Amino acid sequence: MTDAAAPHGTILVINGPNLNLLGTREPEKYGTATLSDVEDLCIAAAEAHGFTVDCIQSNHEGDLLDAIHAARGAAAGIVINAGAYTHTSVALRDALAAVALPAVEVHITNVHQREEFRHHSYLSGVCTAVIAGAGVHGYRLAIDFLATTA
Ligand code: CA2
Repeated sequence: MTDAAAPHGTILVINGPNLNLLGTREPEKYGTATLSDVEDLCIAAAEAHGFTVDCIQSNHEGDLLDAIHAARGAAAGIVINAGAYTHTSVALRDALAAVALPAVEVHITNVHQREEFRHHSYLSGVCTAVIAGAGVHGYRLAIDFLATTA
């Protein structure tokens, strides 16, 4: 018998470099929500679907790789805002491809309206979906998507 209150699984939410500064600097670009606010909205969005979330933020690429590897067999899907590593990291792309979990790439800003170097993502080609420019609501959209499809 299925317990309706039991979580359906865990969604890993990964935030990369400098996203710990959310809500403290450049509010005109990144808004006023703090990282803690973002993590709270992820928890609430996941709970609404009977999922739990595991949130990690790191400024170190290796930590992000370790979190992706640990998700294999433990998470139903991944939400990832890799920050500037989006535009530089073949290693993060390889890790996402290796774990083969449904993954949604999120950017708070519309990277396509910004500098040319932000237009290319190493991650998009191995992610199921990409959300950019919806502000921090993008995280909720990503969780709604994963929770209803993963
Ligand atoms: O739009 C996004 O979410 C980005 O992933 C943010 C990254 C940027 O390098 C990507 O091109 C797009 C930068 C994160 C920096 O976050 C800050 C937040 C508040 C204040 C300063 C930086």
